[in-house]
Amino acid sequence: MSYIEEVYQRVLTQNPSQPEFHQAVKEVFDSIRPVVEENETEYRRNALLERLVSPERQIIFRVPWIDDRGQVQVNNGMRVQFNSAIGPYKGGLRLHPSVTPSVIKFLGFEQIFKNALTGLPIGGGKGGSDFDPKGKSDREIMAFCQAFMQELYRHIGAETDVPAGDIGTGAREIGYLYGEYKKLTGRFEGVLTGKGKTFGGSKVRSEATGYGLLYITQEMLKSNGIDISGKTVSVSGSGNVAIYAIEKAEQLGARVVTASDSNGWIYDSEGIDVELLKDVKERRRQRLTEYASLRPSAVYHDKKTEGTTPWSVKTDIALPCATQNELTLDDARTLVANGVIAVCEGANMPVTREATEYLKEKKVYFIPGKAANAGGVATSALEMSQNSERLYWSFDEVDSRLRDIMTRIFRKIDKAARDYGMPGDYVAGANIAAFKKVAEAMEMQGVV
Ligand code: NDP
Ligand code: 2IT
Repeated sequence: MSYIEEVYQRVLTQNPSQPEFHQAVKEVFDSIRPVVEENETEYRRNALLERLVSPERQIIFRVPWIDDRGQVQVNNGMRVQFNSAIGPYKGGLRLHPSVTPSVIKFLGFEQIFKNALTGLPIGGGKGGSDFDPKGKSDREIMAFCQAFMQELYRHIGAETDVPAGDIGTGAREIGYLYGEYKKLTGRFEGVLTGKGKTFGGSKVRSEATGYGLLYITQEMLKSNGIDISGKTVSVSGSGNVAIYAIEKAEQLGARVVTASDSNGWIYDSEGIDVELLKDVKERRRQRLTEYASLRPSAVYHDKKTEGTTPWSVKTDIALPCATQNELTLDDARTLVANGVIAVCEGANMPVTREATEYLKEKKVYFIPGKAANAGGVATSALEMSQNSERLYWSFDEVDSRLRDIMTRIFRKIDKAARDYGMPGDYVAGANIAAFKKVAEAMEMQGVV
């Protein structure tokens, strides 16, 4: 059995019932095979892959808090500090009922490679809870965030582990988490990113993942001789990533016609009105049905009754920005039948493995999340830099650095794919470029 296969079997045995984690490891392992084969003796002796798939530390804790009726609620809480070979652990906190150790480990594993691609000194980590922020009052959100931080604070720090937002964790939650960290430790430091702009938050962090997704998509299309302007785009999700992906796509001259949430999706023939979407989602925290009721050109499709998704619409570019495994093989078939040119992952692992393979076979340009959505964490790292030097940079300065980082990521993954004889395979390019960097840093630091 090859070394890769041996370690993959070990991952399956040692992490039973963790399908998302298995999926993320398999994708990386399938891509890095040529690099591992070149160095098999050395990697095997140093147990490099065994170490790579084992988190350096996993913290699991209980989060008890009191709801508005006086009832004590208990949620799980976790932080996986996966790999610190190239910098302090960095990655978001997800608050969603679907959060399990498997989900957090897949996200933490992906984060190692994504962070390596940014070119900035950040290692990989992820955390979260099965707490559901939906329908909770502000007071309940604060109570939960404070309780979560009452345990987490002892494991994080500006130089060790710097959490941030993810599904269900936005500026409001980061604010409450930061306040509690400060109260418990007495330190005002860059321990979280995505903070409010009055207390250390970077300009462009809110926009960064969505904007970055469009910068790299534009760069990739340009390098293949295609102009993004005038193209139609389908987006899923209507959260932080989706909103700013829609905004930047429209600024670049594309027309975005869909958005979704977990209950359904909208088709807006006039193009999504992003200011209205922000008002409904960010300010009023309402559902997409509200957007549809205020916008005559929009039609709402209920997921349960219709069973359809945004991928049923004929567009040139598809940007899944909601959650993992949301774009299936059937969706990919529909997209291809409708002539899609490119699929770029705004979310983490939103396209299933079978769908990714199918898109590759059909020569659809595909950028995996660890490259395409790296603009968020990259801008978090820029927030860390600003906090360290106790300065703020202007919107234009951060935005131009973000654009530059995304362009470099594209060049890196494009080059790695070519170097290994797989031009245009950006999944292989991203995994190989990132793995080589992390592996070199791990080897140089000895057996730790
Ligand atoms: P938000 O919580 O702001 O938005 C999430 C969106 O996805 C909502 O519209 C939500 O709908 C929908 N969604 C969530 N879970 C599901 C589900 N199980 N089924 C269908 N729809 C779902 O999160 P973000 O926009 O921050 O994150 C979206 C994705 O992008 C995630 O995969 C995240 O890991 C990834 N990402 C985020 C980054 C960031 O900076 N925020 C950076 C890089 C990647 P509803 O409101 O109904 O739940
Ligand atoms: O998946 C991700 O990259 C994020 N949720 C952002 C992490 C961060 O530290 O900004």
